[in-house]
Amino acid sequence: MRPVLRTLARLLIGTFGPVFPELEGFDPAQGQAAWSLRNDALTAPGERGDIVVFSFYPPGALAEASWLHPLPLSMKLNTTDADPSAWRASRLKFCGQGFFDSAEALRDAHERGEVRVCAFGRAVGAWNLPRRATPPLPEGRALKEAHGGVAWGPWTFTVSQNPSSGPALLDVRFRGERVLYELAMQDALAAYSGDESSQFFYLDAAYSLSMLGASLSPGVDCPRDAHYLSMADYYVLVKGGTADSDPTRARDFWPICVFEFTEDHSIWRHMGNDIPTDVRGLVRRTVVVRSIATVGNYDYLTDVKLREDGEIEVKTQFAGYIESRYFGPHVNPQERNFSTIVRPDLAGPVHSHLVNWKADIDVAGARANALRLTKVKAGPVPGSTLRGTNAPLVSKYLEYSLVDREGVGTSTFVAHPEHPTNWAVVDRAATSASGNPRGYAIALNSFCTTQVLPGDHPFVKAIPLTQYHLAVTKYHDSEYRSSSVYAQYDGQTEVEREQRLDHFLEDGEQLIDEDLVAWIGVGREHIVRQEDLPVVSNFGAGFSLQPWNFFTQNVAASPLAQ
Ligand SMILES: [Cu+2]
Repeated sequence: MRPVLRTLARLLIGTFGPVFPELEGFDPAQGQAAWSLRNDALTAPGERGDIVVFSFYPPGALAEASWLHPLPLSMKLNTTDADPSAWRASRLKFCGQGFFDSAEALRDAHERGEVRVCAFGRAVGAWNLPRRATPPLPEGRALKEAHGGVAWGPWTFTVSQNPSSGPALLDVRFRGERVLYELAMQDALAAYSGDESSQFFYLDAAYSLSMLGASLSPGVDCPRDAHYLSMADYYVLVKGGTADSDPTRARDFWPICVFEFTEDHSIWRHMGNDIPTDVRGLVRRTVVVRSIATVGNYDYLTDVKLREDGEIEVKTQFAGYIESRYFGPHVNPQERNFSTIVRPDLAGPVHSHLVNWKADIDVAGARANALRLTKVKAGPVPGSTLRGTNAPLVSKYLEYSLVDREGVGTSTFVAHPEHPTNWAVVDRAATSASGNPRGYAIALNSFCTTQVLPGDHPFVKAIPLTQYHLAVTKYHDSEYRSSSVYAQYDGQTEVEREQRLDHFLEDGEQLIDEDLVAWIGVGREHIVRQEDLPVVSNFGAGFSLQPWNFFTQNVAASPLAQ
């Protein structure tokens, strides 16, 4: 990047001031400009490229403020060649003008007086750094655990963290019976709007949904009595844009905590119609596994909550700084199509946060499971009419079906409020006395969007699970992950074919009485608002795994020892 900046030195210093450390006359008292790379997944198939973006570090402000000080300068870097000396910058944009084919082309145009310069905001203040925060507990992380084994109430499980994809619970059992072999985050997509120069996405597992974060802050991230779990961290960003990732130099850190949570409401409650009335209920108690990953500007706060009635609730919240872009009404007016203009010179592009999970459900340890759909429909009741008319009486009714094969549209689902459907993984060989197969259902527990982009868009091909709330496949050791981190750089080429959900689905394997995996996609579209400055108020999306005729009754209404 240094030769490019040197070629453009007069233009850059003339526009932004002596803020480039790579150039002569750099004056840190005036702030600092820095470049960083965004993977360019819009390259041609087989090509690897980056978008180079520039941001400004205001003098005297924390580095975090730079997320909100983008500079109106970007370029593409073709990094296909394994030899970095062959990499070339092209398609430069400066103050809304371009593309310029090379740094020399931009320099020459500037020297001919053909390039307009533009103003950019340097102001710091309450708008770009949070000024109010809870102090951490002075006693620190009092309870540190060197293992991830948890036993709480009816539940036992092991907590782990995958270096790339983040939190995972293994061998989850209720009263000794297996519910899940694995419940693990897979990836988190942040896909941004924009034109050819600015549209990009993050597959955050490619950056590590664990090791770029910090140990959790006691009293801020987790309550006083939380137990902190030790994980290995061997991935450290190094100034200058590279990373040190030597597992032999791994260190411990504490990115996960586990704690009991007595909630502020009941898990069941009823008033008996006696005189006097008889109110009874059971306060909802939960064991919470909390994992927080920070990936650059964003923080992912994930809670897995296991409850006394057998429910497992999973929620991921999105937090931190927005990814922002420069805006000037006469420089890049088209940005209004892609972004909310949150300050007169600052744009917040609309983007999706879509989180993918793997739930390898083994109902009571059985590996011969099936996916059973229960649809609530409406239709005429045979032989019944609406009283006083000849019109048929319409009723809701239940329609049951088993999904017999894998396939897009066959074993993939998007929840629809007008077509309520229960999705349950069941063991057909274990039916209750009333004839219901034991199972665990997968249910959204918040409003969840899916992909807005069409299926042939490179971002979607890179991470197909973002198109569905649920996809179910037959378990294979080789199909261990729903997407590949290598797709981050090339969604158009089928890299690591076996780690693509749509590839798992396309062979149409039969699903009845097999070991099934539920792949779950939840998320939200983030339409940026002014209140996202300086940092967003955490918001999220999630799902629940619920016992579905797994027990003969509500076990939270029975003594624990039963
Ligand atoms: Cu966001």
